[in-house]
Amino acid sequence: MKKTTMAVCVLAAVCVATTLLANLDNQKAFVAKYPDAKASLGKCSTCHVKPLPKKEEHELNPYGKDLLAKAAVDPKAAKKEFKFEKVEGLDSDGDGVKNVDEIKAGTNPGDPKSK
Ligand SMILES: [Ca+2]
Repeated sequence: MKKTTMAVCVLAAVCVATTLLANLDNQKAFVAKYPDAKASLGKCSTCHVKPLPKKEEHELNPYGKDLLAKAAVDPKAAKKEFKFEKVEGLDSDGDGVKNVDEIKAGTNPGDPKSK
């Protein structure tokens, strides 16, 4: 492998890992807040459309969008921290069940097909 190809591969891996680690921090914070939801909701698809999103396809689902818009401590900070309780009373995905009730039930607050 050429040195430039190797450098590009290493850089790409670091970028993916950095994005993944940021999301893992968010997952850890979510699970710390809702320990009973760990098995069903401690994963990427709780806030993202794709189950394991890459940087260019990290589109947020309705719950993730509400978190970013209404619960981020500082929406402009590189590392996001969320006050999850700020969106507990909302029904982000519009399926008739409040986010907090979905989280308690282990269903996805960002997916209307899950309630
Ligand atoms: Ca739902």
